Amino acid sequence: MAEYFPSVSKIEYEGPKSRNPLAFKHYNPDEVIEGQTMRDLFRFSVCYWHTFRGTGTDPFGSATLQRPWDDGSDSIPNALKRVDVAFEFMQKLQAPFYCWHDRDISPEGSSLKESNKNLDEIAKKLKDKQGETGIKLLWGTANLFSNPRFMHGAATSCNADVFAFAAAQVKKAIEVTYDLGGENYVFWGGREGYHNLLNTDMKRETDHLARFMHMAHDHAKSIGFKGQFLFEPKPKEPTKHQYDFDAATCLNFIGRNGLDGIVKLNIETNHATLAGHSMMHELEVARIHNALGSIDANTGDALLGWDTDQFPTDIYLTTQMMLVILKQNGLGSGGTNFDAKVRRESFEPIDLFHAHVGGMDAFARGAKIAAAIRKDGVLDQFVSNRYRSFDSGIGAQIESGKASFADCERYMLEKGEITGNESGRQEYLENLINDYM
Ligand code: XUL
Ligand code: CO
Repeated sequence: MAEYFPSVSKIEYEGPKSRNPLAFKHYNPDEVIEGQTMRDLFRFSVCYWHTFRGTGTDPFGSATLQRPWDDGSDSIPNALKRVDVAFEFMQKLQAPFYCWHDRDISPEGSSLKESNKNLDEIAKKLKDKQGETGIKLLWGTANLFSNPRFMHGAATSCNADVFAFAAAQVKKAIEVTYDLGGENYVFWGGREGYHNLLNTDMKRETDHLARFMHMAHDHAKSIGFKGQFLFEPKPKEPTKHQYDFDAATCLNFIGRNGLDGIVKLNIETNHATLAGHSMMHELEVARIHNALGSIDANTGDALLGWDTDQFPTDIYLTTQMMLVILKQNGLGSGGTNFDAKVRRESFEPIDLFHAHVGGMDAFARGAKIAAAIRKDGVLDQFVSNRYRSFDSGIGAQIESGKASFADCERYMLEKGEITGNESGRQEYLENLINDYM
């Protein structure tokens, strides 16, 4: 069988002292962190769209990426060959999972019928390859944004035909996800948002989006798909104002539309920063609502205001993320999906390995540092001590719902002035984190 990355053999763990760029220095799949192996803690996933369909185009220039196996056509033979490339890459990387959009893996046909037929043909090969290698599908999703028919959105389009087309496409994508044993199904807004309120009925559009998710859930139930539904927040791009702005907006949408317990969140780093939040903030918002389902691991650029989708290499970032993820003991059926693309200047196939190996190692280091911080317990102790006034007395009465405004007034009139304010010690705590890096 043809080999597409002949210069690369399986990436192995060689330890922190290794200088081999194609070895893991920290990601050791069998090493245990807080009771689970790194393999199970991260559940690393390779994304099909950037890694196997990315070309390096940008608004100012054409494709730069050398992909010698790819003839550039959106044809079945090319798509079938790409499956071999993908599985060779993922096997050599030791990535246990992958993700796709329907149109990444198979060509769009001239009708829905033909597109579905194409998807079935490629899915058949994916299934064989999954069986052969043990690599599993973390999630599937549908591309409801590239085709011109989605110019006004998909589930939130003003055109009911477009809603119906999108529903038919998602129906098929869920069925294929189910057939391939996918553990989740993702909804990212794509073009679900608006550019100008002068032509937009926001109430109708968001009601339609909720209807769409319920219809998707009804269909999933009817075929026996038990995977987790995930909503992926993003504040802007491609529309000026996306309806899935951030974790809090998505959670509000979920709660208001009776989707609690049905839909969790897939949180992406670059989307968090585009929304003006840190990734740690977004993860924590999701976690405290029991909705942290999965992550799209990447990073933005501090100097650029758009979705650069770079590979994560910042250990401070991954440490912060792992502090939250370890608090909930991992990601359950979710995983760590590299929704990230190599730069257009990094045009050789080998750059795909450098990018993923570095990302996996950055997460492994972040997890080791976060676990050490958690083991010492200083942060947790600081935080619980900070709120100790709610453990007894008036604080405990407030928390348990036993105190009224009148009780608070009585308490304060008697006491006269508050006591108990202490320093928040932000600088001390920031220094403390650095001690573990
Ligand atoms: C777009 C994005 C998507 C979703 C899946 O910014 O992140 O690739 O992850 O549709
Ligand atoms: Co994403």
